[in-house]
Amino acid sequence: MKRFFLFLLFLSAASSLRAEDGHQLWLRPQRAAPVKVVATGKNSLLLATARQELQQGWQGKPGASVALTLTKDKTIKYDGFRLGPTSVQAATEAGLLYGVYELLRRQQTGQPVQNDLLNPSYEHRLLNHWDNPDGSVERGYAGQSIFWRKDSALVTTSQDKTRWQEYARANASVGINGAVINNVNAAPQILSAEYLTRVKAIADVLRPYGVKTYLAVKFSSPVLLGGLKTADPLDPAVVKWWQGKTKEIYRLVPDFGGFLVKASSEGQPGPQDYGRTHADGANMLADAVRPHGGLVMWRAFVYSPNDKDRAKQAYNEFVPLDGKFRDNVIVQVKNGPIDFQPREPFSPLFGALKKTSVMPEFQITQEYLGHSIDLAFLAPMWEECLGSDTHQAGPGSTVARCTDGSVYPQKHTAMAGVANVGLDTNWTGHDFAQANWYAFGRLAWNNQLKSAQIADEWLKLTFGGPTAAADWNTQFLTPVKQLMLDSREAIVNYSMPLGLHHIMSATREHYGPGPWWAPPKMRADWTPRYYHQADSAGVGFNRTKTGSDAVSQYHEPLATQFNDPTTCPDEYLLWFHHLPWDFKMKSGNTLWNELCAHYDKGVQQVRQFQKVWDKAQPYVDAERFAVVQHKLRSQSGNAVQWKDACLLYFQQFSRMPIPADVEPPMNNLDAIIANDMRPRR
Ligand code: GCV
Repeated sequence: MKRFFLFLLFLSAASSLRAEDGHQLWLRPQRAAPVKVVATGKNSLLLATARQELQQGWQGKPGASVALTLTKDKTIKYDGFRLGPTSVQAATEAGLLYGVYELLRRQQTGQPVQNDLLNPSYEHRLLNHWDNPDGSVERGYAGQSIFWRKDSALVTTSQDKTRWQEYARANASVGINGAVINNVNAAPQILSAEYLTRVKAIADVLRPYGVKTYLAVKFSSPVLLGGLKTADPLDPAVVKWWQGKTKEIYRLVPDFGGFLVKASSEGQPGPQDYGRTHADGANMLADAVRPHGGLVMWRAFVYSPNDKDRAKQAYNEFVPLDGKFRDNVIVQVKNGPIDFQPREPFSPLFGALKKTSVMPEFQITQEYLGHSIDLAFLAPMWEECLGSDTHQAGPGSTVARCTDGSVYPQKHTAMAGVANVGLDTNWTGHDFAQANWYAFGRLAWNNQLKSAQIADEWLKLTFGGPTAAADWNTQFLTPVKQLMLDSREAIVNYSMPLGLHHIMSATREHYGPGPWWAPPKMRADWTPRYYHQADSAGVGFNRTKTGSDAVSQYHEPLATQFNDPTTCPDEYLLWFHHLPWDFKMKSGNTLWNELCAHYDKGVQQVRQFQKVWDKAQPYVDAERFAVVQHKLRSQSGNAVQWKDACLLYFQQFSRMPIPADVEPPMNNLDAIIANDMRPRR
């Protein structure tokens, strides 16, 4: 490691570009031209922020006058805005701020402005932080929490405030307007008076950027914190406790956003412990926050060890409750039916809940996509989910349209992303993981945006600028953008192609392969074998009508299409089918050969990424170049480990040769398992 940093030092000295540590994200300071800002409305915190941003970042005509105007224009929705080259009109002051960021982004990325109307797809665009009061971050790969720390947790320092302000600014710049600042596996003390003091301190710093503060709460808090005997949502003492606690929060944080709840899931307490339903639990909390204008986001991530097919449980539990939730409850649904795997079909709950507000939850942190070691641009994955047609209300009922109020009326609309932010200098561990934070915000604002546009913007803002070389676009932007766009599919290829899922190593915190992983007495649905079901007859999970029948949770024509292996898309083949190793694929290959080809392709793709990045060296500052280069080397090793491990493991069942044109394994299976696939970092 020491040698690596000496090398970095050498490179920084050698490069002509100023070294950058990534802390400025996509908001790197620009030399601003003078600008006059004329704003209507109260001189509020938000307007002050908007004015300051314009003055710090104006790239238009020097001395121009920019008008920020509040309007009653009915075509403007939520915090949307109308943008002209020197004007922003919005219905809210937050809208004016978002308009200012858009104007500056257009200037920096060279996009024209022509009296555009930009309305957000979702009213609430939230990050969910899985941050614990002791400062650790569940599934976090970028250092400790920016909100909490073990010692002197409740003393707010000026450093804390600076970080929170930078964080809020980054969010606002991409339209994110809410943050759940603690883990969904919630610690009850978060609701104690002393912790609420810190919640208030955080909320006060986020507010000038239009970012509302929310809390994840433990359902049994009335017992664990309040000393009650029960947390039964229908018990009057419990109802009173939550009402009192809610009032206490709103006294400190008048614009508090509301609660996020993980209940009756993965050992978390919930209404079912008292024989009540999710709706009973959610509605009780919804009634507590309603007088203050708050929301309850109730997660649908539920499964139990007794299920024959974990993929079916959320649908089975929530569809019968459709229409039973209060209108300030939003059911928060992960993109796929299992758990943020590199590829899943969309959750069948999207579109199936017709009388309930539903919001998608994406995972920005790369729990199953290589942590902050592997380069994975996730916009293509989210675009794929949002663009999936559920057919629930006829063709075109995409996940995007079923959640943004276009198909079913929803009192509230929202989208959530599990944050990848920590105390690391560059915020996200991997410089390219910043692109996922950026992409989440941009897609929550506009769920029709294309990944290519998002990557283009992010690269220009993060690596480009007025001092970029004349051939920067052709030599850096074009190839690196393509690398980003291919990166998620490469991970699918070298880890879980053709619909394989949940076959990662558990001992390595979900980094690297582990299809064999099955400690004695481990619950079956936490072991990869439950998911891949490999045996001498074939591989894959039979979710057809002859199996678990999960296909029937999808609306026609999807149920029929998924049920038949000849019409099921290759991407989901082993998700829905258990097929013989010599099954003939659409390509003409046997399933085994196709599997081998995918694993090999993934490895070759990462090698190609390395070449692209190495060629990009003259166009990027030495510091970020070297860090990304180093991570790509680790990723290359990881890809080979995945390929070798999975091919050798599955070969025990297929008993078929690895085709000659596939790079032969470098390791043998016993050694891989014995070493527990320790990743190279
Ligand atoms: C916060 C997966 C993750 C858990 C996470 C859970 C959830 O199971 O591995 O760390 O817990 O999802 O989304 O609640």
